[in-house]
Amino acid sequence: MDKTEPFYGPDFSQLVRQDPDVAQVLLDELARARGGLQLIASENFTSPAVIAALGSTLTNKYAEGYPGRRYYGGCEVVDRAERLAIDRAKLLFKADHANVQPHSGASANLAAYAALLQPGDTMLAMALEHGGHLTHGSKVNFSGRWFDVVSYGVRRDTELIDYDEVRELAIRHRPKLIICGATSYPRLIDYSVFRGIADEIGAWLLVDAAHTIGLMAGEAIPSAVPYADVVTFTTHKALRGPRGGGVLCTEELAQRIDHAVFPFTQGGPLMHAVAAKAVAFGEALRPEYRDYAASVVENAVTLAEGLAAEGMRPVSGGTDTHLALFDLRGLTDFQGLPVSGAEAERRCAQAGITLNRNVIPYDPEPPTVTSGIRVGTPCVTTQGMGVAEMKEIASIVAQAVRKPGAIASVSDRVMGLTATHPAYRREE
Ligand code: DSN
Repeated sequence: MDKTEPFYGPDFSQLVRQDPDVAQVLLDELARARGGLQLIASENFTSPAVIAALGSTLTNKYAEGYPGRRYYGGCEVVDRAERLAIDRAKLLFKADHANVQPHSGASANLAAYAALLQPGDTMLAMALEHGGHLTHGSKVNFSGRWFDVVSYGVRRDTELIDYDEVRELAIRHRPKLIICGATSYPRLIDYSVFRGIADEIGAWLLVDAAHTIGLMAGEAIPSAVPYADVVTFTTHKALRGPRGGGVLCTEELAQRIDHAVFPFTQGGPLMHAVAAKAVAFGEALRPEYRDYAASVVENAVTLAEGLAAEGMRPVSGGTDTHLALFDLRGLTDFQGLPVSGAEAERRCAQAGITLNRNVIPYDPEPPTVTSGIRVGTPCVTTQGMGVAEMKEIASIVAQAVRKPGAIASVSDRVMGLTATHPAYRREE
């Protein structure tokens, strides 16, 4: 090796030589991800450029504070990474202000609550069992312990958000904050209705767009930004960036949000992750990302129709987004036996299909069992799969769930798809 050549970043052979145990974990995980169908709705395959920024020497730099206003010396270079990320996020989402430092979606929510609420204040959010998130007031989460939480859900008949219930609860409980956004709600959310309700009672409106921000970035679904006071998001789902979070807000709230992220809830930002977020925002600003986002939704619709034809009932009748949720209670396997969400997850895993069991609204089963499964299309769409492959995936998933004895033939079909549409091709 040329000793004068600077070290720029990841050199996998160095890891293999120094720590073969950890190197093997990385290789095995890559083989697992490439060797099967990844249908977890909240995952994706980042670009090699995002991974290069993540695995860079920027991880070494402490940069508490914000660009131009740091509590450490030597930040003038990493400042450029954060300015790029902020400027690109503002452009991409047409937002007044962006904070790109939250380590995760949960951290972004913690900061947003810290900016808007005091402990003991009331928040109104979607129940976890109906598709919300742990940080929306679950009893096992800080949000459920520190705030007075009122929850809304979906209607039993339509499985759509009950906007009348949201309004009634808002008027009755006068929450200081209303939250919309979900983890297993397949349909579009009417942000204008939420805005109207928030205005009626003088509440802040927070949209947790962790799941859908990538679709908003690609304009495959309407943006929440014009309606919300604050939008929190993750960068690693359909947006296809590094694992991380972010916050968008109005100019009015910019300083409160920034103070709530640092120094109130976080210390030093992860500058390698901030740089990787800048790369991902740059990729999402390209015209081809719009095609990707549209294809993610088209694929989810096709996959949902295919699984419905196989006897799995799509909750709410289908999807408008990147994910679909299925009620398996009407399904029986080849022995005529019912299949729980947990059992379907296990059978799919055996065949190389990764998806997750999920509670469905009004689920009689506990979260460890569930009556449902959730599927999403961000990963398979990144692999270049389209409508024809979604039809094949629907058939494969149904076979895996209904005929666990036919694993060999299911695995062959999975391998057929992953061979023709590999994740992380060499030439990328
Ligand atoms: N864990 C994420 C999901 O899978 O939806 C939400 O935080």
